[in-house]
Amino acid sequence: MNRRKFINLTALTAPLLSFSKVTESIPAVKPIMISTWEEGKNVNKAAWGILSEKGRAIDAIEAGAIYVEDKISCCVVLGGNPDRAGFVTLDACIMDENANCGAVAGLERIKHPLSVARKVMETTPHVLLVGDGALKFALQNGFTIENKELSIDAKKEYEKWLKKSTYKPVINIENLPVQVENKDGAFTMPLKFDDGSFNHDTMGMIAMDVSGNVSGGVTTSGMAFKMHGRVGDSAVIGAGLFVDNEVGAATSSGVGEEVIRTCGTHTVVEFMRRGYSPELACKKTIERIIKNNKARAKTLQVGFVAVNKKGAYGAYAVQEGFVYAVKTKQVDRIFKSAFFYKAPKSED
Ligand code: SD4
Repeated sequence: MNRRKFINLTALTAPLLSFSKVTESIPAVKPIMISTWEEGKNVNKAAWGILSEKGRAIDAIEAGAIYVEDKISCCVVLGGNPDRAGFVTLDACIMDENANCGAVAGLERIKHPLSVARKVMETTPHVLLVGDGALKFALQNGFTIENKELSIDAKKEYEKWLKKSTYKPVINIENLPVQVENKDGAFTMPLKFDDGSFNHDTMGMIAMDVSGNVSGGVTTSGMAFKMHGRVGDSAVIGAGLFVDNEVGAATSSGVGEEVIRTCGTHTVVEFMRRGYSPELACKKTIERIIKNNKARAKTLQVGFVAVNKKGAYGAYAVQEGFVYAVKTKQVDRIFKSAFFYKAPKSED
């Protein structure tokens, strides 16, 4: 083919190609809601009303967060484990389809940190507010200050921790305490509470609405018994959460430091931009974490879950045990993430 013919052909097919790209990017499964851990199933349910009524993905994210943040009686957000000085300090972030984002870190005594992050996004010229400044901002915006008592569960855990005072993040803390055998083989069963909620300290969420717009959010009390002042990935855009409305989104759970070191979710989204499937994009990023941590990889957990613009989703984790919940019109279930290291047998 000579050059002129090639140019003519390109001119003819270009509109077709760009048209087919547009149709391809319309997801078959939208709306879709994805949340981390077993508790994600309840979160998806809480957010689904908005998505099924053709609401915005960003509103679904906030609704999901409010649902978990309200459960301050057990393990979540304000009810979560404190830092080693005995304070529960919250990290949260949110990002919408226009790359608007907001975050808070080290926020204390506010029940809905993700809603504060949304206010940062929508009403300030900034992305991240921390500590006292974040608290003052929350109070100025009508959020009320909560009691500083630890939840009963957190108090028990903290008292136990004070006896040893060692910092060793627990792999899949969300899945404690028991390993059971079922027809799929060994599977870690989560701790389930009387109100039907499951153990977790971090909730990562991704939503795609009927318009195909993608948003995400994370809300957490962070790593139990972290140093006072420590901020994890859940407050860092590009680490615990990243959304690119042309490509998709990813969120993470696990040891936040490792996620920050790899700009984890941003890396996942960039791999998807290159054409990798969500699972493969998560896997490539996990491989970087493992490569950076040859000596320690077997003792840490990081999991990524991602969705692309076509509505395909997938996850990958360092260790077995990371799970995520998906809700669409057809699907409402928990998936086990693919992983690099199989969980050691209990006698190991
Ligand atoms: C953090 N990534 O603070 C959070 C903790 C977490 O499952 O995800 N735990 O580092």
